[in-house]
Amino acid sequence: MLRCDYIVPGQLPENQSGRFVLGEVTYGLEGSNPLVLEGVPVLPTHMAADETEVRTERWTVDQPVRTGTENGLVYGYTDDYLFCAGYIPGQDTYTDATRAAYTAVFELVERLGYPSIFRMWNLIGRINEPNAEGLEIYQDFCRGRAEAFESYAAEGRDMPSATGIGSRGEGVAFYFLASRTGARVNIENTRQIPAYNYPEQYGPKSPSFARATHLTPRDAEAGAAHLYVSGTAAILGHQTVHSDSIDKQCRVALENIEHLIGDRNLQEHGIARGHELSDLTQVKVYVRHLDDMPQVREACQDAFPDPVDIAYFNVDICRADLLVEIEGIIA
Ligand code: 3EB
Repeated sequence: MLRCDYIVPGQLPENQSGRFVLGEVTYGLEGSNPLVLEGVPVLPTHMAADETEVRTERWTVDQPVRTGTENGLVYGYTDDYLFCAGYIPGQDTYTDATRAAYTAVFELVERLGYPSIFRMWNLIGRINEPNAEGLEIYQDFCRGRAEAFESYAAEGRDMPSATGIGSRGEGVAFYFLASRTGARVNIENTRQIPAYNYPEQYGPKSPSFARATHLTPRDAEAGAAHLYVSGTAAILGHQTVHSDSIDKQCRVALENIEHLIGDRNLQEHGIARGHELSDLTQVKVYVRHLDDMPQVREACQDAFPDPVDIAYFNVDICRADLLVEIEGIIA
């Protein structure tokens, strides 16, 4: 089975014997192109404000991993899983480069035979700043991504869970996971309209992602499916709420996740049973203002009691009025 750990520097996780590293993303102090380091695909990113925030996100599997490089993409794979990372350098405008990068992604999964992309991350430098033509860089990125999805997926409705978040670096670092064999169900949330249907006020093309993805791996024990929760913020319908209150935004984001993963919502997608917040095994929390960090930590420690693995990052968020965003995994 696939497993994820957020590793604090110098603190190796337990139970790594007999496991192989499929890929690693350093939420660190400096970004670069992805590379293969000692047989492991690694994507260094600039997400940490200081040493205390540094984490290595390590994906491990119980089969040997092979690696490859193609079109600037660096990847690791087993019979069941593919991890792949790429980097779009900083530039004047992002639509063309993003479309090209995502097209390379879709060609790679097609060629290698991992048809089910089930989770994507996009770490976007200067996310709320205008590009050289005055369009916000997040919206510029969304346009290129949407165009690639349009030519790849019929009706554009094949979008997995994702994160689109600010980073402290330049350009866009991205990575994703895909499965050759697992059964995948993309999940929406009735409290929020699908992001791919957001009205035009949020940009020329809507964000391309589902609210969560449910994956039943081939090697899963009965009932042991995985659930990947997208970056989730204080958005109801399509509108940001409580842009003046970190406590309220935090609460709405948590309530959105609670509803998303609950019995009622998952059963509407044909999944027998849902979950509670305390079932999440890995959580990442993005906080726009460093001053808000203590309050956010308190709210999240209440919502996700030990032994959940929580990592916090002080970065910008895709809408200027969003103060906090939370993502998670049940695995
Ligand atoms: C939202 O709900 C908040 O562009 O990939 C969350 C998750 C958000 C993923 C993305 C954006 C993305 O619209 C922002």
